[in-house]
Amino acid sequence: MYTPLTKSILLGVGAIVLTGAVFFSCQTTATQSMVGGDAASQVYVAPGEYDEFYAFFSGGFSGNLTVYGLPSGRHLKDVPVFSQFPENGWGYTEETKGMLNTSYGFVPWDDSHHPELSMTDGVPDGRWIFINANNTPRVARIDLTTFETDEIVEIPNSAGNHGSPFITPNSKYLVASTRFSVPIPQRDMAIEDYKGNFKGTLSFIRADTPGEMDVAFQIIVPGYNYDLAHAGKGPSFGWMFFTSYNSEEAHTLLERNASQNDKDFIAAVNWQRAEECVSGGSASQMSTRYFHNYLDPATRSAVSTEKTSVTVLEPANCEGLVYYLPTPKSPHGVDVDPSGQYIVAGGKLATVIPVHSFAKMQQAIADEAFDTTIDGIPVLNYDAVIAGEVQNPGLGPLHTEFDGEGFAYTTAFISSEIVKWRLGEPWDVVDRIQVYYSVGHLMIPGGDSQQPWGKYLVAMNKITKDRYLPTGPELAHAAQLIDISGDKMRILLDFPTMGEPHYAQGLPADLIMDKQVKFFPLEENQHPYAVKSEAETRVERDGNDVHVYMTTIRTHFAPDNIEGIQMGDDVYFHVTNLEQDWDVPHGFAVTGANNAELLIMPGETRTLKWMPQAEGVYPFYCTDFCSALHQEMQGYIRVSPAGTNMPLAFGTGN
Ligand code: RUQ
Ligand code: CUA
Repeated sequence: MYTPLTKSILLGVGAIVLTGAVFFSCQTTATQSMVGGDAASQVYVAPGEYDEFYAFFSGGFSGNLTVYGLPSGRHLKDVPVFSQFPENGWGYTEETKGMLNTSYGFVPWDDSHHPELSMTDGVPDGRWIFINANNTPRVARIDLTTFETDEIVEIPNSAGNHGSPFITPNSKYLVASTRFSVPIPQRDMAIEDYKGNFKGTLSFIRADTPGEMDVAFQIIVPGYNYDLAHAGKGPSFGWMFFTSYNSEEAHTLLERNASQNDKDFIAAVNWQRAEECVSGGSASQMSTRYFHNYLDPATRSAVSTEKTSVTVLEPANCEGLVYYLPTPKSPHGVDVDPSGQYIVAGGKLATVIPVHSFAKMQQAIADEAFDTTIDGIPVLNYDAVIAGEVQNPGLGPLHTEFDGEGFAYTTAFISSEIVKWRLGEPWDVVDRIQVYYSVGHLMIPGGDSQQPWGKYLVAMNKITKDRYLPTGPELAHAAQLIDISGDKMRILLDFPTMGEPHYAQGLPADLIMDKQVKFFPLEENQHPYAVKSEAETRVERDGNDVHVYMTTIRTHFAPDNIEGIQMGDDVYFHVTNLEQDWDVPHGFAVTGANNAELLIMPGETRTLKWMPQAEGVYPFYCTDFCSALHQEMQGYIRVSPAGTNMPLAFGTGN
């Protein structure tokens, strides 16, 4: 077992040593008593039965989205997003490579933090889920009928797309704020000239029409670090709230230099006002470069488009667009309660949880209760906007979600606990529970929406320590499922997660499960290299490019013998899966391929590019165990010397 001392060193926060010792010394007994005898039955999903909720976890630095069932914690799927994924060829196939195009070239990796479900009238609707790419700024949309990424848009004028992709209650916009401020537009300049010269951007991305995701406008803001965001709802509909830290505008040793001010800011943005300013001509066009990648449903192939300008708004040119709410201290999360009245900040260095009132904010704007103005942004008076401060919230509050029953749940990173508190007077803590260890986000299905399904809470922890069997220097990340249906929170289950999940979203399974695409109708396949029957299969030469029009069906490929390939050829295997039934993908792999396999869904066409490296005869085979005769599902391709007079020949059968 680990000791409190290890824990404290790990956190690197000297002042926490004593507190840590107090919290952790009673951990073992606390765990034992907290997990009651009936916990197992609460998370037991009998063989053949389904979970009640889908949970979508970010895959963190895997760049993926991972899907689980709750309450069982069963891992159902990894959906590749900003990654190459050999399991199904994502980012390796000719059809999907283009999804990873950016203005920086082909970028097959990213750091994903925040999945965000689409909403209708403020409630998750199960159509799509979005996720951010932190490192090379992008946002992606994943279709929840196929569990496949089908659109990615790059965010120009951004660096570190952390505060993203939070959605408006009508799914009209996703937002993306830049964690790092940078020169905008980018240029060569001295880092020490940061202050006043580096800028942040708050981007609004149209999200409600597949194929047309695009940056609608960007707001240029002072050079702070913009961290997280959440949309207003109900009475605060039309507003978006962004946290920021580093109002000091430090460019070195931020751990000290960005922790000077007692308060930083939440930027409250009136996006309906932004729309007025854009249509009224107060915005300008800035030239830039960014990519939009869309998986065309007719061909199931990426269409990549480069864009060259973006609409930008300066707060000084659009009165009423942005207000700053002073917020203690270096806030991280910002969360809006289901009623839309309260804006909760997670001041990671603050001793309280500050809660702003939207109604008071409106009044303060009307009264012009401004302390000062920064770059055209009025700073509202703290006392004029604050609704309450939750005392004794645990150390290092980060993120808050809601149960829809008038309570909020906040994670405390340093003290490794979840704190339940009352939304409204007397703003008191009503329960707290230890989690293991160093919790970041938490997730209640629908817990950031207008209608939380407040039965379970998942704590997503940064540090695993002793929770599972060890796996070398890196341990599995830990999530804990907590029952929040009663007055007292109860831990039910520990389950490991992929990457570093940061955040997750969840919703009742019945909103999604009956809408699954079972196969792609063959007659609708418009892929230029598709063939609809074995009679159409063929091999064609075009200079050094050889195109194999291949089909696959249980349990053979057509053609399965190919000759006449020469050294120096690029061979494109275009494989169409003729199956028209659920759950019958076929795989395709060929010796020495330096990309990945293909995993071809029924009715679709996928292409593997293969560059033979030596003369010989090479097998190819199906990778997905598709039937009793799967192991017979194979073929050969013969590679002859360059300039050979071997004609192209191909066939199946005889
Ligand atoms: S943010 S906990 Cu992206 Cu908090 Cu990770
Ligand atoms: Cu097709 Cu195995």
